[in-house]
Amino acid sequence: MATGFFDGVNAAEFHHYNPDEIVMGKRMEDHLRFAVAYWHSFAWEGQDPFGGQTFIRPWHPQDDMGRAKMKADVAFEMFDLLNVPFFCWHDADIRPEQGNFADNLNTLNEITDYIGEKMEGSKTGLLWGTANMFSDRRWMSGASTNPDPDVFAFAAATVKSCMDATHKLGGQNYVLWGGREGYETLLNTDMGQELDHMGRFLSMVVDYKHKIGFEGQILVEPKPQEPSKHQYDYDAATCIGFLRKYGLEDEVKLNLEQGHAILAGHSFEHELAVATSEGMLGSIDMNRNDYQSGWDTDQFPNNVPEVALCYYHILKAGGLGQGGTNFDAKLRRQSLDAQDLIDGHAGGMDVCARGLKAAAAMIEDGGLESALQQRYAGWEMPVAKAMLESDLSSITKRVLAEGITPEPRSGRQEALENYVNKFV
Ligand code: XLS
Ligand code: NI
Ligand code: NI
Repeated sequence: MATGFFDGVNAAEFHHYNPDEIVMGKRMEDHLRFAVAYWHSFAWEGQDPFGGQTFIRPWHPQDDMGRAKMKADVAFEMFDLLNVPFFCWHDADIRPEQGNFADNLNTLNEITDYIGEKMEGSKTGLLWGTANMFSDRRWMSGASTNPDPDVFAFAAATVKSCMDATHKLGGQNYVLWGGREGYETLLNTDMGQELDHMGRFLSMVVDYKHKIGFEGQILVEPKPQEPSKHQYDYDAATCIGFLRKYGLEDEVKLNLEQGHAILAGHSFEHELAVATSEGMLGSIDMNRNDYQSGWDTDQFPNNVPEVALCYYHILKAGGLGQGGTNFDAKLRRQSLDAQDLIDGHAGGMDVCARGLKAAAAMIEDGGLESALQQRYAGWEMPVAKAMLESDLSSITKRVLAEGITPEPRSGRQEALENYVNKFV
């Protein structure tokens, strides 16, 4: 039965996104694999650090199973209106909060059965599930890194329940974002011990995935800070070092988010290049941060030149695979209407589609690739390749014997920027 929430709303308007259009031999929908994030669109109520709820929705307050089901009905109506292939959730977004583990487990099972039935009548599948281990006060000092072993236990049980639910719903990935896995002050923190616990916890997650035959990817999501002052999963490079230290580099990949890259002082394409150069790109959270305010503002993307360079790196690495483009993006708190939810997502989808087309055109044209080849052409010479197998003394002899005197050459940055501008 229709909820009526979207009555009178205008259909999503697309000028670039066309799911069936073929880009580099593949349907656009299959390249982009869009997902709606349940938390921003349906669970967040419009609060900011200075003000409370601004959205008044028929499924508020969110503490009741009947209203949780209505929220799911509305969510699936929006998935249909947007024609998105995927969605993502935290346990706390979809079920009412009961305060203790046993009751939360029951409500999670009930609501995921209900969502499973809805998925049968819908094209929208689950890109990933995750556990919210940062909102409730029990997580204030971390989840797997909490100094209290009871919190570690609660976290283990919570993640198991969310992995079970993700598996039940045919989820393609399971994500861990360590919102409070970090510290506020080193004065009360044993960082080495906390990192060891986080590594052990992630190994248990991987073991459990194999035990239940879950075929999805396990992904960690880097973010440098916020809510913690310092988060251990700082950026892609830090996460990759962490995974190697605990022997998890073949089991866990990365879910990279545009806004988190900016908070870490990187560009999104930097983070993508770090991950793809190591074969560790799993999925992306697409959004944008305000460049002036310095918070994780989670806005819908609207910068085509930036988005084009992101998809350029993704396409170059062979695409998103089992991952997708999850809109980890929310409306502004003044955008109160059902129409705003449609417009935010449709605009984001269009920006990504335009970026993808520009990226594909750059790849097909090959200009950036041939510029790279020219810049590194010296390394194709046998003498250069042999040098990498030799040692400092032999190289020194050759420098003296041949009188090697390097002649600097232009990096041609402006020409390359002009080149990109032809496509975006
Ligand atoms: C918060 C994170 C969060 C994760 C899922 O900044 O982006 O939304 O994607 O827990
Ligand atoms: Ni985020
Ligand atoms: Ni995210």
